[in-house]
Amino acid sequence: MNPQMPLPIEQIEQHNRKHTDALRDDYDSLGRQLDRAGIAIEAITARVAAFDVAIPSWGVGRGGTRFARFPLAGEPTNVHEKLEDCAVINQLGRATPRVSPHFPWDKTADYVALREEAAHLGLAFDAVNSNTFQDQPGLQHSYVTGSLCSTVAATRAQAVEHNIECIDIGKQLGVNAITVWIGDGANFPGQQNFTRAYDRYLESTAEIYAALPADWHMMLEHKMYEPAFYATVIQDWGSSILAAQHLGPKAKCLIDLGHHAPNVNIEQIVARMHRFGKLGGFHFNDSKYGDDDLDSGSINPHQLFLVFNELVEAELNPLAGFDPAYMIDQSHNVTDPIESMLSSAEEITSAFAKALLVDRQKLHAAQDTNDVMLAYQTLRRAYRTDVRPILAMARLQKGGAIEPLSAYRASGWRASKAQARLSTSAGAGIV
Ligand code: AFD
Ligand code: MN
Ligand code: MN
Repeated sequence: MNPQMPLPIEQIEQHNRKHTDALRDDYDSLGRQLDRAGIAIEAITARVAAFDVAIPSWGVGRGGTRFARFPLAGEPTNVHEKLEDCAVINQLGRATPRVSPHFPWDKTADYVALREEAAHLGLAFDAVNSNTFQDQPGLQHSYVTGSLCSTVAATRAQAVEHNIECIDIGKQLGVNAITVWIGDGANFPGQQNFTRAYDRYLESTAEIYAALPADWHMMLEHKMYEPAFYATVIQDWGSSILAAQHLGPKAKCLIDLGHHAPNVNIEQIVARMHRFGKLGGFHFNDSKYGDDDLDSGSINPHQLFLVFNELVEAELNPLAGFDPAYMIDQSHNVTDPIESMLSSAEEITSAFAKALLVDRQKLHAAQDTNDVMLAYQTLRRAYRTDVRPILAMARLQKGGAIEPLSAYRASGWRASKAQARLSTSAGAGIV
């Protein structure tokens, strides 16, 4: 089937004609530079072209904070419009062909039809996300006491049931993973028995685990705090990996870059998780203070590079089933989400490309001989390389735009959607 991408192809071709000569020039120059280091640029471009990262369906709407949400004229109002915006991002950037849905936010009557609708737009679905951290209209039991860890048996059963329903939806959408993040925990010392709460988590997740089809896996997402500010049940990678080990081989851990204490060495966590075969996937974003959900690479692009450096190391030493799921998990409070997603996908891909440029032999030799400066400079050299021509060339080869942001602005997409779509409401709330 030939996908019907939302923007006219001639528009992108016209844009590319304007930029092709300059790109060729930059690409050839970078090619010569890499060649001197023994790296074939075409091999890197091929790896970059094969790289992709999923978009969360909730990330294409304007996000908000606890204080306010400022709606954007023309933002999507339902799952169908979200898919359209995801298709625009993928059409221009060609690095985001999959969409990760969130339930019940993306509930619809016919998931087989939704899958086809996505395919028509050149998209597929990725891991389903369950939501037991807020009450929905018509819900029988409130999550005010928590969900999978609640002391109320009926609430736990309802939360388990919802996750199993998500797996069922996921089967129809053609995906093979569920990501489980819960807000359970305590706001006061003494409120919750740490051990019993964790035991209830293990019992509830075991029921979900039992419902996983053979080729599925379940990703456990930890987060240090919020909404439980004193103690969160799955607060760190330790609690997460212990649970994943307890549950079995289909359970893995998911690392959201914003879900750690400031200054934590996340790349080292990546190495640890991989060592024990539990690295399930990532939620990319950036943060200054906490779970800020800022755009990937906007605050600490070096950390992103170091994370990918560990992932490229892991590739050299693959354990059975090493295939981490990459997704962007951000909240775009003051930008057009399409622009943020294009920029973030570029940052993430660029961190990957730079990690591919690291001279691994040299690095390992320097590590083994304790040549500290040489080891450090080996990473630096790769990190400092301007890989933008590689990314642009990969995009061009795949039919995307050489300069996605300017092509998007020239398309007038948002202004036209402001006419066609209903307006959304303000109000506070994290999405
Ligand atoms: C949370 C987690 C998780 C969840 C999302 C919902 O990062 O990925 O699905 O936000 O808004 O903080
Ligand atoms: Mn996340
Ligand atoms: Mn988060």
